[in-house]
Order: sequence, then structure tokens, then C-alpha cells
Amino acid sequence: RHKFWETQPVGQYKDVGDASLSEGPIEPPTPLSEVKQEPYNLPSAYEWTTCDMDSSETCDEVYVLLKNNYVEDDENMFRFNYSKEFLRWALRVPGYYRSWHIGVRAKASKKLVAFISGIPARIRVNEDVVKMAEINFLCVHKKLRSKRLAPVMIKEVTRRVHLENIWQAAYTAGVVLPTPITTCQYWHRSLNPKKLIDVGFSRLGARMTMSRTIKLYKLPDSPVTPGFRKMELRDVPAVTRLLRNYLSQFVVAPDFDENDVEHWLLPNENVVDSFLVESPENHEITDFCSFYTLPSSILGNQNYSILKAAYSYYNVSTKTPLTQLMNDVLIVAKQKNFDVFNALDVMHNESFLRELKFGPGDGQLHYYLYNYRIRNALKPSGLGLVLL
Ligand code: MYA
Ligand code: JJ1
Repeated sequence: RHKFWETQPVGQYKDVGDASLSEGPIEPPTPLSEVKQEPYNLPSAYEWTTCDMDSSETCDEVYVLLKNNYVEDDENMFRFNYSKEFLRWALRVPGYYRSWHIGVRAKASKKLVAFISGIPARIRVNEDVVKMAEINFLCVHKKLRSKRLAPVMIKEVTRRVHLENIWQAAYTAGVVLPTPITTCQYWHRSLNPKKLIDVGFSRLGARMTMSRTIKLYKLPDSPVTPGFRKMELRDVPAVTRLLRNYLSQFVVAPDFDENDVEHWLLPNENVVDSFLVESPENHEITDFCSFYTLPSSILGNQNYSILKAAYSYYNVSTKTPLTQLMNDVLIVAKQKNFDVFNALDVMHNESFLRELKFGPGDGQLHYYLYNYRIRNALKPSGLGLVLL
């Protein structure tokens, strides 16, 4: 059934529930001298290119490829439209390897027709912190689909990750592959219900009018928690402590240090927004919340071309109830003109989704590890990792 994935060191369907298999790497690292030195072969009309994301021209080519060919919903009404600034942020991370930003060009025209990326990360699985690659933005131009290009790209990124002496990876996909560590549900909170209904993102509920719907989703004008403010550079040490302590309870989570927190969580305009609660009494940082900006193109609507979506990222509450914290972040997202706030049922998110009027979407997100087996089945609430 999976001619390619059956050959890879990933959890196979036949092994699900086999208690004799232990947690950890599926196969051992090979000596670096045995890693293939030359790139895999592409069909002769195509060539490999390393994408220099410092170059605004190359960044623009990746942006355009993804804008026109990346992930769509099951009815092809919306397509992710990651911004150039977002792609730079997602790919030029602390310690990144330029060689992991891999493109494929048509030899004749030099047009970019496919892309896959990896970035380095330390991911903790139970007690072990493992150096991994996070693989994302796998994309093949619509005109080149179903030609088995994706397996070649996956093998090539694997080779380049191996050359850096890294043997594990984490990735997510909307499709089922062998075999998810867990499957998460997308939830959506309407901020601009009229537009969402007009573009077909949501429907008017039974026995609901437009004006009742608008009233249902109304939010206060500004956050209500005393001491709620934007995160600043000086907060990095306190946020790192808060987040590390919080993430330690999940089975799978990133092992963030201060450099990672500065990169991933310091506010970056139109890319990532972060807020915290500083106690008005003792100036302690007690709570934290964040979201990233990922618009979608609206395919074939007369009135609107972009859906402005915020995605819940990392949130930590120790003093402010999580529901109140998330209500404040919904208020900020509404102020910033987002149409919808999205979240997965990871970490403690289930505790606020229904109360804050999120509804389940029609999409799921499957999480995977490459060359690492997890012993026990994982619920989404055991996952402390959000990939972009
Ligand atoms: S997930 C986002 C993926 N991108 C999209 O969905 C954008 C729109 N779609 C496309 O661009 C194409 O349809 C893609 C497939 C490129 C997805 N992950 O070339 P093919 C398998 C993994 O004929 P195409 C993200 O970015 C499929 O099961 N495998 O197909 C994370 C089949 O294999 P098998 C996938 O449709 C990516 C084979 O490919 C995916 O032209 C993580 C068919 O190839 C998918 N999303 O192209 C990648 N979709 O026969 C894995 C299909 O066995 C990383 N396939 O069923 C693994 C870790 C690597 C590093 C390891 C380091 C140590
Ligand atoms: O956004 C998604 N679904 C929306 C739109 C559906 C349009 C028709 N298919 C949705 N809307 C309902 C919202 C409603 C608001 C009021 C309360 C009730 C709910 O369900 C879905 C997620 O649900 N998104 C996708 O399908 C996009 C692809 C998801 C897989 C992503 C793969 C990521 C790649 C790895 O990096």
C-alpha cells in the first residue's frame, strides 16, 4: 500500500501494539563515511538547488511556489499563504543548515518546481532529548504531481540531515502515513463571522440569523487580565523558565533554551505575537500565550482573496486561568483584525475550546517521528509540540 514508506525506518502498521519493540531509534546511525556523498538522481529535466533564504529573490520564488501549490482544505476552497517574512523566520532558526533548504528547478527554464525543508531542533521524548530535523514545506508543483518526486525529495533531505550526524526527524501532515504518533483535531473560533460565512469557511448554524451569530461571537474591546502585556526581549529568561517547566509534563515537547525562545516567541510583526501576565504586585511573569500568523488564499471568491488566520502556539498558565488567558488573546487577535483563531487539541487546549466557542473543523493533523519509536499510544493532550 505504501511502496515508499514501507522501506523507511518509521513505525509500520504491522508493528502497532507490539510490546516487544522498545522505545527509541528504530535503526542505529551508520558511520558518516557510509552516508551517500552525492545527491539522489532526479528525472533528467530537473536539478537540485539549495535555496538561500537570505536572498530576497530566492525567498520570493519559494513563497510563490507555496502560494500557488501548497496545502489546501479537502474541498479546495482555501490554500495556505505563508508570508515571505514567515518563511524566513521558520527556516533561518538558531543553528540552521542552508543545505536543508532544498529546491528542485526545471533545467531549461530554471523555474522552481518543488521544495522541502528541514530545521534543527532538540525534541524531548519522555526522558530523552533527541537532536532531530523538523521537516516542513514539502511541495511539488501541481503540474508535476504523482510522478514519485516526493520520495526522492524526502530521501535527499534525509541524506543531508544524516551528513550533519542527525538521525531522527519530526513532521506533520494532513494525510495518513505509516504511522502517526498521534492525530490532532483542528478547532476554529470565529472572530469575523460574517466574512467567514460569506467565503464558505463556516455556515450559519441551524435556527441562527446573521445578527445573532455576530452577537454570539462578540468580544470585549481589550484584554481584562491586570498586567497582560506584549512580551519583550527582557522577558526571555523568565519566559524560558516558565515554558520549560510547563513543557516538562508532556511526552513529546521541544527542549527550548533562551536562544530558541528569543527566536520562536519574541514578537515578530505579522509572524508571531506573544503576551504575558506580569503580576502588578511583585512583577513576576506568571502566564504566557502566543499565536502565529498564517493567512490562507480564498480560492475563487468575488469579494475576498485572503483569510486572516491566527494559530495558537505555546500557552502557559500558572496564575490566570487558561480560559481567561485565551479569551484575552482572542480579544487581541480580534483587535489585530484576524478573521479566525485556530487551535489544535494539544497540551491543555481542550480545557478552553468549547467554553470559548471554538468549533471542530473538518481537518486533522497527524504527527510523525522518523526513526524513533514511541512505546505507548499518545493522546493529543500528551503532545507539547506545535509545528508551523
Ligand atoms: S506536510 C505538507 C505536504 N505538502 C502538501 O500537502 C502540499 C500539496 N501537495 C503536494 O505538494 C504533493 O502532493 C506532495 C506529494 C509533495 C505532498 N508527507 O511524488 P508523489 C507520499 C510524506 O508521487 P505527489 C509536510 O510538509 C505518498 O504516501 N509523504 O506524490 C511534511 C507516496 O508514498 P507511498 C507523503 O502528490 C513532509 C508518495 O509520497 C506526503 O506528487 C514530511 C507519492 O509521491 C506527505 N505530506 O507529492 C515528509 N504526501 O507510496 C517526510 C504524499 O509510500 C519527512 N506522500 O504511500 C520524513 C523525515 C525525513 C528526514 C529524516 C532525517 C533523519
Ligand atoms: O480550515 C479548515 N477547515 C475549515 C474550512 C472548511 C472549508 C471546507 N472544507 C473549517 N471550517 C469550519 C469552521 C467552523 C467555525 C464555527 C464553529 C464550527 C467550525 O472546518 C481545516 C482544518 O479544520 N484546514 C484544512 O483542511 C487545511 C489542511 C490541514 C492539514 C494541514 C497539513 C499541514 C502540513 C504540515 O506542515
